[in-house]
Amino acid sequence: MTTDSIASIAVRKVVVPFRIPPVTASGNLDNFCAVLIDLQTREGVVGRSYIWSFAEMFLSPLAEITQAVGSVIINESLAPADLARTLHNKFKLIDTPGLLGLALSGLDMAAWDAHAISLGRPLAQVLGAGTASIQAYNSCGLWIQDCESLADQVESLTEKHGFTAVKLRLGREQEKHDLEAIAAVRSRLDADHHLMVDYNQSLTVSEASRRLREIDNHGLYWVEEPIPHADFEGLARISRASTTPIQAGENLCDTGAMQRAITARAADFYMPDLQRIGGVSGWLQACALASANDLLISSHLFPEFSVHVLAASPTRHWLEYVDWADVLLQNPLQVRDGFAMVPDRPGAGIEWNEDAVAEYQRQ
Ligand code: SMN
Ligand code: MG
Repeated sequence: MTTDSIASIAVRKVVVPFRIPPVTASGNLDNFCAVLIDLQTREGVVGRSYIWSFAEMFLSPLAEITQAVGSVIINESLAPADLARTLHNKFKLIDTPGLLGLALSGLDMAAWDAHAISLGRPLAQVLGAGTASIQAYNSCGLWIQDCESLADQVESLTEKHGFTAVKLRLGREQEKHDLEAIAAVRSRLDADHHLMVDYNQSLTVSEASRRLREIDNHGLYWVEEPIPHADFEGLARISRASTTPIQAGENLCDTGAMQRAITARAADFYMPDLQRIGGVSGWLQACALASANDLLISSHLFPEFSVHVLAASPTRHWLEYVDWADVLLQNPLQVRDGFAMVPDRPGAGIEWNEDAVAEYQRQ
């Protein structure tokens, strides 16, 4: 049987205003700025994915890099593992974090999508998983905002889709305001629901050690990125002192970094981000590292692809649910009773809502 090959890569840029704009201790976002990727094969299969650029000023550069890197794999066989090797070898001379890393990950995801579509199976099944649904927490709100609006938001975040876990952002200048925010969220959260918190790398090691002692008895499910992500030694010190598990990993740009973090015992839990860890191919390596070290692994953003890779991850933990791409999709990810469903469609299940894409597209 001959393998299908890649005929073209098309990229489009969209800028979608956030319904609930992220406000973190390390910066705010107004728009979801994404590059949509359509990878077409000679036999007419279309694999789709998206990556996002954090800031609008990087959207055009990211689209251009994605198009340029895409040209490297034109005429190559539709075999994601082979493509990952080809691209890895092609860019060996330069390091690949930053925008290039995002582009590589996006193309990897589109290739896996096309591969699964060509096999007529959901991506999770192609990765060896069944159709089990994945526990998810709602991460669409609870940013750095006043206590009244936090309390009000909790109910809308849990009532919708029956979520039993939410994530609150911390790192306000004064610690007492973080404690008030935790209390405000707790006041509207059922006793058996889980509360994760995320400092978005905003503290120093000494400040984090002090603040974490303070919140250690608050029954928090995990404390995410209290300090800059690359300080594995600092994270390890904090982890050792904290009873609440430390979560990290969204900024790991390759599996070598994940290996170093694990060796340093930087965190208790890991949550790689598909567009930074190297797409589905990178996730598979990260997930092997996690299982080899008996570490629980959650996803960061990209719920549409994450539901598939988590389904195939032996030490899977939580899916981070955001609805940021929903408006662009014909069939957004379904969550029922707090569990994300693996779509029963070939591939990752991504089909663009072309009317919405046209509305938000930038030239
Ligand atoms: C986060 C992710 C993306 C943008 C802002 C904040 C946060 C998370 O770190 O983990 O959801
Ligand atoms: Mg985070």
